[in-house]
Amino acid sequence: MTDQNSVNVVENPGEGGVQVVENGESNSQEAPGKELQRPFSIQGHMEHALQHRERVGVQDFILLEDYRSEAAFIDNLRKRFRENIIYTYIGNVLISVNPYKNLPIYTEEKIQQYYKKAFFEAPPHVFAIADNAYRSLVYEHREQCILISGESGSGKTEASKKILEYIAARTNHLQNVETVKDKLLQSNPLLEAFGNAKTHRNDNSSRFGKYMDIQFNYEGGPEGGHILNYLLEKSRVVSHMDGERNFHIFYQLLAGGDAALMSRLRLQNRPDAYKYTTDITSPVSQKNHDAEQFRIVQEAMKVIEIGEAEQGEIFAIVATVLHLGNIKFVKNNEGYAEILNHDPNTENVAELLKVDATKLREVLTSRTIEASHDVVNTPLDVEQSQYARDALAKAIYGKHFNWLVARLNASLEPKDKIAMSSVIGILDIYGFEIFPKNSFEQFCINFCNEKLQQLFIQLTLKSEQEEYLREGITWEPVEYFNNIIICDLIEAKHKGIIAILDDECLRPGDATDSSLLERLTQHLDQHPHYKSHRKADTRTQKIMGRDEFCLKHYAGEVTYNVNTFLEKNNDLLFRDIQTLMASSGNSIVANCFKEYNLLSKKRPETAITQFKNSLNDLIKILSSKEPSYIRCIKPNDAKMPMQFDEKLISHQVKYLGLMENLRVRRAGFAYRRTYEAFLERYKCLSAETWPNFHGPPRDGVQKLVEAMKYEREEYRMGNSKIFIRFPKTLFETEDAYQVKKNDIATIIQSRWRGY
Ligand code: AD9
Ligand code: MG
Repeated sequence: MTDQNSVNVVENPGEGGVQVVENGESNSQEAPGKELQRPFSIQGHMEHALQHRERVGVQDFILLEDYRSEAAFIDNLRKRFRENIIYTYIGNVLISVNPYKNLPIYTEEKIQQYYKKAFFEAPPHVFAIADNAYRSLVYEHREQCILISGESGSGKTEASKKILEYIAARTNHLQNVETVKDKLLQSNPLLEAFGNAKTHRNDNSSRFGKYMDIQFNYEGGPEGGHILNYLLEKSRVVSHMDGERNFHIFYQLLAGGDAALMSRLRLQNRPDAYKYTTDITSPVSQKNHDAEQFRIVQEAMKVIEIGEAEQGEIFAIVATVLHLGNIKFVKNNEGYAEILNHDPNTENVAELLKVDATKLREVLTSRTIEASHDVVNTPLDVEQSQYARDALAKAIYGKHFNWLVARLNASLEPKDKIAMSSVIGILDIYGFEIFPKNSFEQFCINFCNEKLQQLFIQLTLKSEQEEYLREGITWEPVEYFNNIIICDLIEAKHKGIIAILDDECLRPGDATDSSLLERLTQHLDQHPHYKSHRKADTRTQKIMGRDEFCLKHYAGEVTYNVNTFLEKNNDLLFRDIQTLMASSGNSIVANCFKEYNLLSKKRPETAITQFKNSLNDLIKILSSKEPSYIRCIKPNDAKMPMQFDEKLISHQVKYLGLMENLRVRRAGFAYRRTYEAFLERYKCLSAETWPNFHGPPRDGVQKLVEAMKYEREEYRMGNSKIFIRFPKTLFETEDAYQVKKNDIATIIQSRWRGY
């Protein structure tokens, strides 16, 4: 990335000027209101500058005077938010605050504004991140990844779509490239239909993590793509909180499917007819929206080249899940579960999945257990049957989702692999979660965030260190909290939380959630980041339940409730059900369930181990690339524009580790710029460099530094760049430049007048 570590004092070399306009305002960064020692009078200019900064804040937090103060940080965000400026940098990290309204900042004109611009040449924007990543990839052949994080509803998915749109708009328009771009763009509505849902936090909440590679050919045209998906929230298929919804596709199909399709799927056009989709009665506008989305999904399928037959199978699966949910069990005379004869739901499922109806009844109400060469068929009670039914619904939906991603990948695969050059990866993944009650899902998500934080530390410090080395500047060690200790607590072999959890899951006999908790406490109670309920927190008076443990994450303490940990980690589906599904006449279902080696006696990997392994693979992929970061912030819980909830934001600033990020970034030199660029901009500040300096740029900068009377501790001269320690030094230089520039303009103007 070109000069990625510069603070973003903006200039426009094309015009030799400095004006950058944010919402119609000049956005140059000006001097703080202190008495200046610099040899230029800048009083008049400063007043204007201060007023301006007072109003719109600084566009890079590095330029904050009081960079250790969270209040100053939030104040800066607030000022900008009020002015509809949602983006701010911390160095090369983009902070984005969800505006909850459509701003005219993604227009064609804006796209042009960021085209081929260096990072510091235009106001902070997601397009700047995209453009930099693209240029570094194409011109410097460095593979890129863009990591987007933030809590639910903060704008991650929107940001990832803007990046994709920018890249699509910026690359050439040859026919084959257009087809690929179309597929890449259309993958979003398709995946969102199956993987997103309305939650309290976000009407379009992604219930899975997503990493997408965009693959480019040697000419910089998108040639293909590849998607990795993480941890779909399968439990939503069978239940969701009041006021939330199941995955969009269920409602879309019910609202948008035509009569022929509905009849084929044996469905009625009413979500309230199905247990898994009964929720608040949707307003008509919602139904219309769902119907419209259904058409968009069908269109997207066409673009992805999912033909009629495959579409038929996909919708049969969606319908199957709805019918499954309606299967009721009654208690028979012996106290076991039974499905009423000719229950239409079982018939519907059997027909849609093309499996034997009697067999289906059997596997939902009994279970075969193999014990030392004996095969025993044991009947299930009503509760066990309901569990089996829900487990099947979750398994079908979850596996089908994986299949859909694989199907998308097959369609996105580059036609000409030899012409492939490199990739930009975009990670849109759940941020740190802390709820009043935290369960297995939050444990997985927060573990993921610990790993990404660890990567962030490694990569940011590494790139800082490397730049110092390259420039021959002494590296000054930066103090920071290294969260590797928490990663180890969770994933260390044999003695980490995951190892203990898996042990309990695999232990034959009487392992329960409470025996798990006991073992965790027994092994980890002494760990500085683990807290059992035995260690009551006298300081915060936080009382933990007997079924809870607490982890001190890098972003804060989270108390987890162990109930259902074993069940969710085991994620078991009775073998009989798997066998039946593998025999399905629906080829997608058959394929999904065949992947289990049914003959193998070996247990499949637990959910957390699968997740850990895929996460470690992801970290490997990301480590090999040059990262850009986007940290998204949600301004309020009401999903409303112009509301800036300070408490909520402060929470996120902490959990995203932004203050630490800023502190590390400011620990060394706040600003650096190549000698050429620095000299070109400020050459008017010394008689020896104005109008042109004919020696090496480094010498010219030395002259400037002397003319500006920089103190020794204010700067260092690197091999190719000047490093400036304090923003104040830079502000003063910039102000002096502004004054000089105006002087020069006045002289030129008066000359013209006199002509
Ligand atoms: V979740 O973790 O998937 O639940 P995200 O992905 O962080 O969450 P999302 O991008 O879906 O949030 O944004 C939530 C909503 O905020 C969107 O549906 C938009 O209505 C709104 N939003 C987000 N970003 C922008 C933006 N840049 N401009 C306008 C926005 N609206
Ligand atoms: Mg999302």
